[in-house]
Amino acid sequence: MTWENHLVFMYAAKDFKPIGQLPWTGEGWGITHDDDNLIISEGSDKLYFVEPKTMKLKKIVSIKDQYGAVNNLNELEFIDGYVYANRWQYDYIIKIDPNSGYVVGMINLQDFLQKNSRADLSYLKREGSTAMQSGAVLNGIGYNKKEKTLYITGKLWPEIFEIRIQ
Ligand SMILES: [Ca+2]
Repeated sequence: MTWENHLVFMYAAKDFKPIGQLPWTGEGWGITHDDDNLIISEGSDKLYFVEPKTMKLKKIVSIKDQYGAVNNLNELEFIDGYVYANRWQYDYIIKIDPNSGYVVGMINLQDFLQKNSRADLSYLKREGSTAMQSGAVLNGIGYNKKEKTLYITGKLWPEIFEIRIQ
């Protein structure tokens, strides 16, 4: 899924050959899946559950925490019955109960890149005085089912990190 062209591109997992496209009406910020649905974010507080083959909308879930609507939902990953999500320009990953829409947990990754990177991050300083100001925000979650670890990264990040949540 790409940001602005309203298409979802499909590739064969074994060789990355393109096998088709599907229309998507909104912006494309993040996409993941459970057993039955694609789950899509478009930068708001909503998650869209759609049928994978047709993109037919099955339900919309509004995400909230104790303070109200949780917007800027970005990259997503479905792990053991929960949706993990980046929020654009926030230093944490939230854990969402996809049935209720409630945020039930949070992984605090404040200054994670600066604390853990082995790369030269001086290129970020040219754009802004903090990594956040330079646009190097958390964005990217993957899951290693076997090891039960998360892969995390961000925009302009030079590395992918593997972390374990206790
Ligand atoms: Ca993901």
